[in-house]
Amino acid sequence: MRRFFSPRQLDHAPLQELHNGGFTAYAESPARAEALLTGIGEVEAPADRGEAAIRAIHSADYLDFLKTAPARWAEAGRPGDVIGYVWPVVGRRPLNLDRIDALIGRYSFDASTPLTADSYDAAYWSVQSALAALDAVQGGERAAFALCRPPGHHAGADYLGGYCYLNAAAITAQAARDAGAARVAILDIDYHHGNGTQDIFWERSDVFYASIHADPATDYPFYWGHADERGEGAGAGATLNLPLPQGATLGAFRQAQATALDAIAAFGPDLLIVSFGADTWEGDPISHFKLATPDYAVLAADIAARGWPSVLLMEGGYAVEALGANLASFLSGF
Ligand code: SP5
Ligand code: ZN
Repeated sequence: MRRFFSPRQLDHAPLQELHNGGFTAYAESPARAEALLTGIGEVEAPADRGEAAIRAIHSADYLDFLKTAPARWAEAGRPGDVIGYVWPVVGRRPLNLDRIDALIGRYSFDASTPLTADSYDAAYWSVQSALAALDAVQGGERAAFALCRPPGHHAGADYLGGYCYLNAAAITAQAARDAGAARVAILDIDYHHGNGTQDIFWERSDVFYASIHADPATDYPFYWGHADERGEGAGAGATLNLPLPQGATLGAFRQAQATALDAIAAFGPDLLIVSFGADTWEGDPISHFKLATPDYAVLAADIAARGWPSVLLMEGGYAVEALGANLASFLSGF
């Protein structure tokens, strides 16, 4: 299977995140990418396909914010990375914002996703890796993998969060639509609900979003991913959320994935995009499922058995020492 990654994705290295009331080391570290690389051998660097596919998903004002906020933060005399501390209450209109402190609240939903001067570039190349994998599949490959880091599934059209800045899965789905795929399905098997991907396609019938994740009653991102969220308007029924309780093992996860795959089969996609997170692993430091390394091969084989052309994208996974083996297991199973 062809595998894509750009070394420029390593440049994003926030120092710390706000977690449970104090600053801790940033979990989504460049070391994650180095560890993932050890599991998959040689990778290809993606070509630069430009910003148009990104602009098809993310708003122009948000992209401008990502690029300019670090300098404005420094000009305002703020130390460290850009990080929010005040957010608009839902339903209020955050108008005429100029202060950088207000802007980061407007364009983010948490305080665990710092924005650095290198973040946009790294996220841009993470997206380029995904687009290269899509290109390989459109060129006839059965499947291709992109080592997307920083990850993407928490990022919405105009907001960052959850260690995510640009939503590679959503950008790839839209790029596939624009290249002629009539129906695209996204299967999200990261430990966390992919709220950004869900939001982006919430009212659309052409992109089906199915996610298996920790119950938002107990886990981040809390405000999305409940079982009764099914999409709205034209998108009613094109979102499927399958939350699982903490402690879930392969049996429950595999059963939920079969439910998701059956729903995707009924939708009838021309292309499948998989948001793969290894934070479902039993030793993950911030998560609470109990999947074992060989389980990823089983889950991947179940996906591959459906036969859809597939673009596999990396999302989370924070047990650095196990990331290489877990990704290798997943790709071997596929
Ligand atoms: C892509 C992805 O998996 N994002 C997950 C974001 C979860 N953020 C909320 C939990 C923060 C836990 N931070 C632990 C820091 C330890 N130093
Ligand atoms: Zn996750």
